[in-house]
Amino acid sequence: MTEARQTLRQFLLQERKKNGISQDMMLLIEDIATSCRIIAHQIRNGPFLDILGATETSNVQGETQKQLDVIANDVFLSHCSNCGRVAALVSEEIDDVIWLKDAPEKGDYLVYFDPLDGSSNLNVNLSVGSIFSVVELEEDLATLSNDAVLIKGAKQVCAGYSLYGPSTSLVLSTGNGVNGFTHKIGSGEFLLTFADMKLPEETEEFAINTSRYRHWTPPIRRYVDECLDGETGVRKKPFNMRWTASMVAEVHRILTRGGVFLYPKDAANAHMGGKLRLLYEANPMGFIVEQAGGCATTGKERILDVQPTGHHQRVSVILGCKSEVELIESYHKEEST
Ligand code: P6P
Repeated sequence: MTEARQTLRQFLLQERKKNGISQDMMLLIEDIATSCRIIAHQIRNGPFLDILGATETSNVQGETQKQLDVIANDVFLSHCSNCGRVAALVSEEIDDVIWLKDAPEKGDYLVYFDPLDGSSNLNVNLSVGSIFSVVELEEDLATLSNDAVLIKGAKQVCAGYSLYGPSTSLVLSTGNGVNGFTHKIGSGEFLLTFADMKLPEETEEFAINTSRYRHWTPPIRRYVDECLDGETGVRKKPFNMRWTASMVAEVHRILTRGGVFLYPKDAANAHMGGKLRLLYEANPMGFIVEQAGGCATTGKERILDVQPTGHHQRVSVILGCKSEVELIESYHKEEST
């Protein structure tokens, strides 16, 4: 008889004993897990509920919102407000910071989230995900300025994602490694299925939207060209390529079997600073990848060290196996000397 798998609650209680996560953090993580469970249900039944289509509205990013973008956002807003220690919410789908407390205190949480990432995959039944990031206030806030949420990713106390794929995975870190859970249909529980996820040092798989080749900078072209040259080129080995248009799916694959993911700033998106958002995409995924032994960089700077200048700021993202990320960084350094 296979050993009973740990539930999310049992895992969090163990983390509380082993690594001292607070009861409030436990409650917040369980609220996030509940949000993901509800969103997973909505997606699975999307075709019957007629909610896979687009709305008439656009978000702050100028992207047309899918109905499920709005539904997922509302689910996160309502569930992540339960924990009395959440001072503010920052959502990809909402222009302004949502302040839940008039006088935020030291120890309160700021929660950043992309409620439904990759939603262009929805009506073709491909993977989408939710991404979340938590920062703990280090002092009371005198004013409710949006600038108060502009905190470096290195200060995260929790980050993770939920992948709505053939099964629903919840992968998270509170700073003591990365663990993944799978939603069990029927009982509705998240059970531990990917304990202590670690990236291999090496990989032969890269993920990038190659249709943007003509816009790339020289260091990115050099790296991808060398991968494509395979065993006859300087890398002396063949590479495989994947692109699923879902950062959550790419990162989960990389955490599971290795790889490197690139969404660099290029000539076509440089005016926006890149495509992916720092606070609720790059930072949480960078935290998770680093906790699993990988690296996350803009090409020139560790992502978690980037000082945010706006809560919807975009950034160049290169993350995954340490050896590949360091090689790509070296190409950027050579270019700038
Ligand atoms: P493209 C989804 O819209 C997303 O933000 C990431 O999840 C994904 O990696 C990327 O954009 C896909 O971008 O340009 O290939 O559609």
